[in-house]
Amino acid sequence: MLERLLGGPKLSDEEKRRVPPGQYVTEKWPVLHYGSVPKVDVAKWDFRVWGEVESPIRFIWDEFKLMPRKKVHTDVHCVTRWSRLDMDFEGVPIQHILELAQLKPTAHFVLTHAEQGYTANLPLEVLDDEDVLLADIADGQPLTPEHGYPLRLVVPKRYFWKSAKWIRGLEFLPQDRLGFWERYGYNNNADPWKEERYSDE
Ligand SMILES: Nc1nc2c(c(=O)[nH]1)N[C@H]1C(S)=C(S)[C@@H](COP(=O)(O)O)O[C@H]1N2
Ligand SMILES: [Mo]
Repeated sequence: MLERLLGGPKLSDEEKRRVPPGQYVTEKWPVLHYGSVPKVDVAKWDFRVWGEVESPIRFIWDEFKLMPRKKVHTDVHCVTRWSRLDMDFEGVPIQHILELAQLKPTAHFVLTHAEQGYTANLPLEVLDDEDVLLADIADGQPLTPEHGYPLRLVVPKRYFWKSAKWIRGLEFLPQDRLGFWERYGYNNNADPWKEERYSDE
């Protein structure tokens, strides 16, 4: 809040153009979620992909670590109005997972499932993008527990609530099913450049 009153860090013109309307830039990485930080033991962890797919998948942590990897440099925008510029995420590109699962033609939406029942929904065309990752590293370090250890989704083109932390699975659906914040009135599309914050906007 203080950063917001003081105007935050000095930005170049190029950086200013990267800040969507109604957002302010913070240099810290705020922690934001509903509920408590889950304690996840990777020895007992698994990840599942099911629903409208030809090949349902289950993989464990060691298998995840053998998958092809990618780095994505991006800005992050939270609906509560903070933005953090120039983050580096690393993990497995979602498009690798989509290839493995072989989606059926009836797969049009995805519901991301996370620990403690948190969910976030997206249309397939938003998920199926080159910059979408199952990320286990942020700014060169493994995710800390509060930022989603061991694994989070990163969807750079949407407000950050779509980037579920502590993820455990993806469910592909023929029709849309609202996620946790979406049921509480957040905008289903959530494009920061259109300021799609709440469902009545
Ligand atoms: N599992 C889970 N993931 C979540 C949330 C949550 O409540 N639970 N909150 C979302 C919201 S609103 C934001 S802004 C980002 C915050 O991520 P950060 O704490 O790493 O900054 O996580 C998103 N992912
Ligand atoms: Mo958020």
